[in-house]
Amino acid sequence: MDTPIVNSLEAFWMGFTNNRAFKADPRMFVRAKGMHYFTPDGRAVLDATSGLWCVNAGHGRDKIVAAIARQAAELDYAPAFNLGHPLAFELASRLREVLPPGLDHVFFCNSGSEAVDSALKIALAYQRAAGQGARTRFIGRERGYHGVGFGGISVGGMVANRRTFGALLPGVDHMRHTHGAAAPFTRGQGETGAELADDLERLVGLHGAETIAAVIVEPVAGSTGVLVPPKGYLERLREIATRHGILLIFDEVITGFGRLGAGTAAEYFGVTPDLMCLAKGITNAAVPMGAVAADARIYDAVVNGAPAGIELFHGYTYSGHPLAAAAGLAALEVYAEEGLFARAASLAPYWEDAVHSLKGVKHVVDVRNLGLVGAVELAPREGAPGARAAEVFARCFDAGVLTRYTGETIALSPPLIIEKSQIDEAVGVLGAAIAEVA
Ligand code: PXG
Repeated sequence: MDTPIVNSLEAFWMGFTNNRAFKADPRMFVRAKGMHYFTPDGRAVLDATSGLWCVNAGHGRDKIVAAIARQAAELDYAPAFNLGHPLAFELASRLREVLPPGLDHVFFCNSGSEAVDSALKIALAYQRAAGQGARTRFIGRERGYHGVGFGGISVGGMVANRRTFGALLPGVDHMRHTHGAAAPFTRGQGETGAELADDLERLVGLHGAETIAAVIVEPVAGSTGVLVPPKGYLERLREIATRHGILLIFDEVITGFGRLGAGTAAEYFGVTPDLMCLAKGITNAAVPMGAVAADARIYDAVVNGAPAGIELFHGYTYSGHPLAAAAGLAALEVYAEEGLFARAASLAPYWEDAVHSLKGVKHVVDVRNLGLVGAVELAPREGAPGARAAEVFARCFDAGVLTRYTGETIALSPPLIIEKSQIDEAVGVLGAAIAEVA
């Protein structure tokens, strides 16, 4: 007789996870509503990270749930190539209410990683269509995170995500990151460091503008510890890129959909890229979806400038999937009806005061913030890098608050529906946890 297959934690190989530690002591969520997750034993955990920076309108939103259910019954799937279904077109059109003027065309995919690789390919296609086929290089930035595709890790700057994986994209160079340009405990954007954008000019001098297709940055770097751009930095990057015919790609996978208190970081900073990567909050994370928003001139060159036939040999089985499109439309409605982006903007000063109240707590060496993003950096414990932040995370979790840690930094990015009392709770629990660890 066959041995029955047991439900084992071993079968699921988890990504970006210490599998052995997790499986020895698993932490699970079985339910979520509003600002809270619930554990199998019924304990509520305040979500101070919007899942992984993605559940911007809070959990289990009725309107989104209903839209997904309705769509699953109506049309589960339609082929994505040379065929369509109405909701994908409607979502692409409606996204323009959130996107900066000019980013008029939306290419759908299923994740932030796919959005990044799609944007890099669209940049190459554009340069070729524009008669600039020698522009094949990309410029990224140290400490950048652009997902896990080979394109994304090539332009990204996280050492651990790159070194195992051998040959990456050729012809990629990196600007320096902006961390440390501002003094510790700077509130919001720092006054110093805009000149770090001149690294792009330096790399143009090294490689020649005529070889560079695009430069990609996160307007605010999230995963590598919340790096807020110095005042004037993004403006200067835009100016240098434009002057040299280099496309500017903003990876707004985290910053899109209200995180900074505006629809996009582009709107918040008043700097418009040529291509924008989106994911996460696009569906409030209820169904996976990613997207690249492209300037009209890019679409025109690649699509309208091509001979008859398929213009771009790129796409995914699930590009514009009906359930994702339904979730995306419902999420946009929730964001708009509840004015959540403006709500984030109005909460930002309270949030800033709250996270900066942790200055002076033992181990805390820096606090950074912008919009509804906060980061508390701890001094590393001697001989055990990252251990202190990991312990703080565990203590917060046990005390009922979900945080996120990366290196020595604890990052917070709550749903935009958070109440002031919940900000106090999250920061209070975090401060106590930091004070308690060795
Ligand atoms: N770009 C950026 C800027 C991201 O933050 C991706 C691309 C990749 O998205 P996907 O959907 O392929 O994972 C991301 C993802 C963290 C954390 O805690 C951040 C991400 C993912 C997981 C954890 O900082 N960002």
